[in-house]
Amino acid sequence: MESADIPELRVSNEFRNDIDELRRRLDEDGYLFFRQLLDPDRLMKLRHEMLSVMQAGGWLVAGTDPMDGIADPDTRCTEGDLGYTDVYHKVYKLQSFHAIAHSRKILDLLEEIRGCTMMPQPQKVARLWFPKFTEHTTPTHQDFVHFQGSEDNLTCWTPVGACPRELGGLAVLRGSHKVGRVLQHRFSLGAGSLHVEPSEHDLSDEWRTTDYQVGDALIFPFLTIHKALPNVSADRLRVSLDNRYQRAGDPIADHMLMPHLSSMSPWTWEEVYADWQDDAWQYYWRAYASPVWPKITHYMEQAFDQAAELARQGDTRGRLHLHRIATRDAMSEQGQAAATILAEIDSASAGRVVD
Ligand SMILES: O=C(O)CCC(=O)C(=O)O
Ligand SMILES: [Fe+2]
Repeated sequence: MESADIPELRVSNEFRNDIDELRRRLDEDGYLFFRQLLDPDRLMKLRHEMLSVMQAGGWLVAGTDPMDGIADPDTRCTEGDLGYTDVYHKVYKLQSFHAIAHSRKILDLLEEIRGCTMMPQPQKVARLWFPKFTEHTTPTHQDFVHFQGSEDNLTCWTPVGACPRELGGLAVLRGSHKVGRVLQHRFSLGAGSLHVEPSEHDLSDEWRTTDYQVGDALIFPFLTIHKALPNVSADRLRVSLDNRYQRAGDPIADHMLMPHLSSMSPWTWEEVYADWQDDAWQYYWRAYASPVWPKITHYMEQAFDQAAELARQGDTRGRLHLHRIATRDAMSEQGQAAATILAEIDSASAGRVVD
């Protein structure tokens, strides 16, 4: 289905103070959607800060207004590329980017819905998605495979600036959380590298999305199936946040206590906090007694094995995935395995030419 044909998300603003109805909708649809739940002015200020960093990093066409987010196609990159992490880390250092996840507007709502204190997970996420780089679009998935902890955890996705359909906002598969379990995911080149095929699980085709306005918030639990739409705009970056919330005291996977993408390029909270004006929201999670669980690694290990298999069959997506891992994590076990597989493939094909 083309993005333009996907039906609208159900808007819940008129029920903001009717918690029973909001819970009923969350149970029924597997998401809640609010127009301008978050302060648009605050988000536009954040947009300016984030895009100014991207401009300084060379991602925007020189001389353009950062607010327009006009990407320089020569600098295209995505999660998993070292060039992405360089600029992403600088964006990630912005105090305002972290602070927004603690906005009372969102916390009050989630606490009323869950009926308890909710903790924003330390690992905040921004997506900085280049136009016309559509093979890297976030594939169809459930958040549990990436973020783990409790299946009841809630993701809040919000665009930083308007995000009409062609910019590639989020789409959710209505009611898909009712599958009640984590489904089998496979390798995909898109962000997160994991993809689930709804048609293999007897799920409906009821995708929902919208032309997002600044301040809009889409909230869904960790089992709801969702994906990003491709950014098919002529030249605009899509900028969005996806932050996650859990019951205070619920278990948390260890990697969620680290800055996002620190597994790809190691870095620490000390580095993130280096330029902050004060210590508000630094290490705040230490006040909550959340047991820490080791990350379940088999989802990503399976993706790696599938990418290796595809690469051996000559598939360029599998090859690109291995190449990225080998380049960015040369010293890690997986980085070395990726380099070895690529070398084996290359020597086998060189052998074939000689034969
Ligand atoms: O924004 C994206 O491309 C992916 C976001 C996502 O998957 C999420 O918010 O859970
Ligand atoms: Fe997700």
